[in-house]
Amino acid sequence: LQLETDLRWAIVRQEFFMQYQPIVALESGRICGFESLVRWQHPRRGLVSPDRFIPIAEETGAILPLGRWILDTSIAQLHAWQQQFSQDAPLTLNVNLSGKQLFEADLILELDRILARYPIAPGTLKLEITETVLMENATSVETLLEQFRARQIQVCIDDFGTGYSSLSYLRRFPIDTLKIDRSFVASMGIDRENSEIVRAIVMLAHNLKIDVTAEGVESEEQLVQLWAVQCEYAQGYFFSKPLDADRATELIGSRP
Ligand code: G
Ligand code: G
Ligand code: MN
Ligand code: NA
Repeated sequence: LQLETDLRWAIVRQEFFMQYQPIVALESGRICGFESLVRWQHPRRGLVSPDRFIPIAEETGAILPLGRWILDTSIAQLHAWQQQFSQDAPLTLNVNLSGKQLFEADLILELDRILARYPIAPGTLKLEITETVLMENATSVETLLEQFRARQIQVCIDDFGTGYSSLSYLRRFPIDTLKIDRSFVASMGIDRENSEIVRAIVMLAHNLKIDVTAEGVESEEQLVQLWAVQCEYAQGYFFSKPLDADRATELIGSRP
């Protein structure tokens, strides 16, 4: 497959870049951080979606160098923002980890190396893992999550509600944040049952001292309901689409 071959070269050719989507703290209404999202500007195909190339990168092993590049670039950006905009509550950054990357032998070494080079405020790096990845590797994942916690790296469960059916892992593992999948958020306000699911997820999380980010927020109606159930954070087109680094930096600079 041509895409596979192209993927191997894409890092060297510097065809990847990161975008950053704002995450808003609902209590203050302020941008408190971003999720970093990888993009591939292919020389002939144009912009290729990560939905297409991440699975191929996982199969071929290209995810390992790509994942390192993503961590390095994202943490360097977080470091730069924290240097440029000093404040009481430093900005946070969420970085997606793929399953393969998680079990690469030297992920922790790699993180330590990057964090030594780009020091950041404690607790401001958040790694996103899907519940499927977590449950398929429950035994080895536990040690890894504890190593994250020892470094004050936070852990988020991405696409929460779409994967595994058992919730016991929420108590077993050190988890900081649930990101409610946008399929639940999308039908809030239209569909009463989905509103109830969101409310139940928030209550469950709060009982376990886990906070909640709603993904894919697109309307004020959704925001009102999320506010009412005391969801902590929200992310989605209602606030902003993912932005290039320069645009994200401008946005931080123009916050009240
Ligand atoms: O940004 P977008 O909605 O196009 O992302 C599509 C999918 O690709 C999402 O599931 C998202 O989690 C995944 N994705 C985006 N950026 C990254 C990344 O940097 N690393 C990994 N592993 N997945 C990513
Ligand atoms: O799986 P993950 O949550 O990492 O995917 C994030 C993806 O969701 C990003 O690629 C981003 O482009 C997309 N996204 C972000 N906000 C919205 C939104 O409000 N609506 C929809 N449909 N997609 C969104
Ligand atoms: Mn994510
Ligand atoms: Na998600």
